[in-house]
Amino acid sequence: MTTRFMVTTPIYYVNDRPHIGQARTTIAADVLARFHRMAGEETFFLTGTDEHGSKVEEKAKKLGMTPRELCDLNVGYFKRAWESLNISYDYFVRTTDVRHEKAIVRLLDRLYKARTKNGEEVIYQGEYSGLYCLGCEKFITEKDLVNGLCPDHQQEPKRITEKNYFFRLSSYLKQLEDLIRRDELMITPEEKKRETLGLLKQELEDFSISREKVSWGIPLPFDPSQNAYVWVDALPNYISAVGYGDDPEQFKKWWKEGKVIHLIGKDILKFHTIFWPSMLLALGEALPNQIFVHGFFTINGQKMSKTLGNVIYPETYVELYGSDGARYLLLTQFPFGQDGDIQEERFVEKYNADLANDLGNLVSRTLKMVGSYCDGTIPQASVYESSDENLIREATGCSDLVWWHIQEISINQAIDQIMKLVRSTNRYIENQAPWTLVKNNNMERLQTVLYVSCETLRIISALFYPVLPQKCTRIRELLGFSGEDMIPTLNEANQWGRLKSGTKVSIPESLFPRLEKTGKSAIKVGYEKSKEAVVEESNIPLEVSYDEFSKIDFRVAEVKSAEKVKGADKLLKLKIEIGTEEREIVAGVAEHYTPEEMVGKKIVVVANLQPAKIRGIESNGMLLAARDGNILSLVCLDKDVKGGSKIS
Ligand code: ME8
Repeated sequence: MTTRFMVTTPIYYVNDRPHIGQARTTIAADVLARFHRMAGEETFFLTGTDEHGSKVEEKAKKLGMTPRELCDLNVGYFKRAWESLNISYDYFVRTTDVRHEKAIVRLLDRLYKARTKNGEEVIYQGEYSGLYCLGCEKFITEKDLVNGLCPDHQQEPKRITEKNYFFRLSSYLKQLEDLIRRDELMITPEEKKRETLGLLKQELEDFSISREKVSWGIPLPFDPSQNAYVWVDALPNYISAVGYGDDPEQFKKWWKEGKVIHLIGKDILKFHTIFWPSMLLALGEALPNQIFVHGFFTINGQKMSKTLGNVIYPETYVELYGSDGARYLLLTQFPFGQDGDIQEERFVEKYNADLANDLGNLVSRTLKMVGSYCDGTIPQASVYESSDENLIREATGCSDLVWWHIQEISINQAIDQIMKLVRSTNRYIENQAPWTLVKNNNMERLQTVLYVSCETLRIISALFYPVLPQKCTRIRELLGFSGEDMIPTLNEANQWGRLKSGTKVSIPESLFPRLEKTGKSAIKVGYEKSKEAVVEESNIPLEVSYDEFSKIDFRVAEVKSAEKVKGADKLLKLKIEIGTEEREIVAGVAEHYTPEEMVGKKIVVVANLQPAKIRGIESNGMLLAARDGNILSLVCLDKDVKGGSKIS
């Protein structure tokens, strides 16, 4: 029987668009899902959004929208961000889905009817008064506050007293402790298991499962004057998505018989390691197998927060480093389980060192040599020498090590292992010096060396595929794969000799073009872009004063010439004329307009922006365009007006 593997991310709040904290967890889950699929396991990768509760309700009010409108808007951002990062989820759950809402009603009803071992009601009524932080969506204690503010959200909590229903947590703590100690509910890394056991030693109070004052939520079936507490609504997404309440077969297949791993950040440990399993025990349902709790990162030493203006959005990184580059950089800054700091200035260095130099160079030199020395076809190997055998051993042995690390959720060690193979292959090529073999007309040896290089590259393209899916697909295309063989398997990675000699290869473009340090940090770009993108892509009425608005200089510009930006699929470099002034701008329209279509167009640009370096090109302005899903349409004028005309 094949193993079934189910991996989940937290479902994210939709009071805002996704940032790189949420992106990192999601990329890590994607890497795990892709590896498990490659290992031939039946895999279910679940992500989604947490949409009810006061946080969303209040934000929507502030923006003059309904909660539903705000949810739909931001879910769009999440889905687009995950698409741009190539996240291969199997199911996207929304807590406002009718299916999920029905499952919650059923679950609450069952909890209400359930009794503990001592015959007590699992759910009982009481009164709760406490300090409530809207940012956390939870009650916090006086001693958690710093200068009267929630330390995580820098806001004053509200005192709330209300009639609530409570979950009898105390009845399940002993049983839970035993399960955790025996690793039947495995909590990793070890320190997070200890942290959970420490929490269980404290007097944990029963938690309230409902809210009287929050109107954006799911009404309790046994008392519709109250809505389900957002966490009680959110945690069961992990079962509603696999058929709890409406598809017993699917539910059995994944929740009961699959190996279920929740990936979460340390901020939501207690909810996942204590509240959620206790709810499942009360329901008599199976527990997840493992909860992996990863660390948090800061940005240049600071907490990422809107107030500090240092929130980074994933699309900024995708634009700067490409989809695979962004995935790689976000994963490799520091080990996944630990806390760490994201330092912007290390990004370009890391990208250039690992992706442009080590991997990019390996691909381009290997295939270019096959192109020039072997007529562009995979050569025939003859006798292997010990140097070949050493590399073959390392290459075919790599997948076992990588797979072992992946099962341990040591994603960074897995990546290090693959990078080690990349570097060994580069060293092998340097030592064997095919260019000298050509000079000496030693063609037999040359063919063997290039065959060994191509085969190792094939293995690398398989092992790196879960981390760099786009570029590895391209490497495999270049190596002459097509159809089903394009999708790598783990099995293939420990076999030698899969490439058939005589297969035509292609000469690569630069897979990872080298980047320059721009001096302009992504944090700044991200922040600016976010505001501008919000205005451009949505209806959120950001409040801008007339005074502020009048500072923006919109002008009509004529496109004189246009060309693609090398190595960037989305970008065009445009020469434009604003009246008599010539300028160059870089615009992300290449997927929607060809250079020829752009020439001669009169477009609208923001003319007084500070210059920005994009892919090493200075861009002096920004054009306006409307986006509707996948359609992008330039803002043009319906009467012919002179270039340079001011728009007011
Ligand atoms: O808590 N570093 O959603 P959320 C690393 N809706 N990871 C980070 C991070 C950082 N600085 N900031 C956020 C919620 N994350 C609930 C979850 S689940 C049933 C309900 C990641 O949008 C990390 O995975 O606040 C963290 O646990 C998650 O985003 C919190 O996302």
